[in-house]
Amino acid sequence: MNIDTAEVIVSSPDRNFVTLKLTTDDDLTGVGDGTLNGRERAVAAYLEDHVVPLLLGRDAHAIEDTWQFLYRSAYWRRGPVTMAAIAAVDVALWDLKAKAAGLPLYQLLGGASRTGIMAYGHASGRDIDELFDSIRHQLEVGFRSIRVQTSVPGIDAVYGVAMRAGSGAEPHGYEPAQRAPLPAEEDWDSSAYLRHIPSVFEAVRAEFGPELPLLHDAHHRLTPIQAARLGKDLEPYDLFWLEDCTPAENQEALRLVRHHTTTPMAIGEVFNTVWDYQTLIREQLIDYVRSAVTHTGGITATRKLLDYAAQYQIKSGIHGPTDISPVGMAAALHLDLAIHNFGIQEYMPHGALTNEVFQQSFTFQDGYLHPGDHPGLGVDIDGDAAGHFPYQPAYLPFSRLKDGTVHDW
Ligand code: EZ4
Ligand code: CO
Repeated sequence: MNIDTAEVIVSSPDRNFVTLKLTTDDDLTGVGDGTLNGRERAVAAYLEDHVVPLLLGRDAHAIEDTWQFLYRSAYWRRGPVTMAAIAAVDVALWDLKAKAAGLPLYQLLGGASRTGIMAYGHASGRDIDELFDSIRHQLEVGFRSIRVQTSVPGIDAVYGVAMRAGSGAEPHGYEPAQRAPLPAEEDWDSSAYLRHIPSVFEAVRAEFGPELPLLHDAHHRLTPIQAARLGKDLEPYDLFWLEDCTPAENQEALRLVRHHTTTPMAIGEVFNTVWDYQTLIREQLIDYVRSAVTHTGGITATRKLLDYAAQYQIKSGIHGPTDISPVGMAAALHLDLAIHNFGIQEYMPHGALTNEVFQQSFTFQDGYLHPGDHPGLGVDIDGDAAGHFPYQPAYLPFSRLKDGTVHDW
């Protein structure tokens, strides 16, 4: 089973996706996701110019060897572009191996450790009424755990709030990247946010009761002492997690946060290797690992990261926005089903055009996802359909403070 062809497909049905499709000399195909939101062409070029030539003729069964070869032979380590490219190859190889075995991928990862994968949905609103409608809608869709984001008085556009004029998002969806030649500018004021957000969770608990698991994403905007205050202020509302409370490249910052609050912490969607988590995990400074399979070197590396986290009772919380393609989502689901230390899976359903391009066998019912039992990942890309949706430049927004200073978005 040697790799015969490797095709990099950049398509933009509802948004941009980078997909790698490998074909073996015995005519099996495997797919991997290398989508990096706002930087898609960089991963495509990395794959086409520097990785595809190395893959042709290689043994498709040699997954660990190929991973180590791509990571170490590049010499320049880590980084989102490199690790997304390696992830695309790694996931395509796991898809191939599972298809060759005639088994759904999770069987090769040790088999199912649970019957379903608890997923959280996304509710948001510009005010409390709109937020309550959005939460009710997510409950009707079937979600049993919900992330809550709202506007903040005095700030015009805030991360995570759907229905911004011209955003093109579905009524209850949230799509931060916008198809435009320049990134959109949002504004930010941490003091206004810190004053407002506890009252939102107070209202949500009063309306929806104590049992509904609630999550919140601070999206890297706070200083350590602000994050400590937010965690403390939200304790009465019993969050499932507070996400990305600080830009956690400075892992030691979480010591300060941890000393002040028992609100569980989730971090890592922008990280790409286990090294970004060394202090966070070893000192038990977080409770959930947010890495996506697509951004962390694939199943091979994400499995090792989560096994390391398991030694410290830290669980998975794999990133699942729409910028993870159905291929990347399926990879996450197989891993979620197999590992012991599963926590929760983020799930933001894709749009209709995306579902035309990617045939999927994973299911969502009563709040739980399942990858299905087709051999391999259970997802394929229709090359012809993908060809109808060429790449369109799109950027994530960025933020400025009131005085014009660029802030973390
Ligand atoms: O902003 O995936 O938890 N989810 C998030 C996402 C990220 C986007 C960036 O591409 O923070 O909405
Ligand atoms: Co996030």
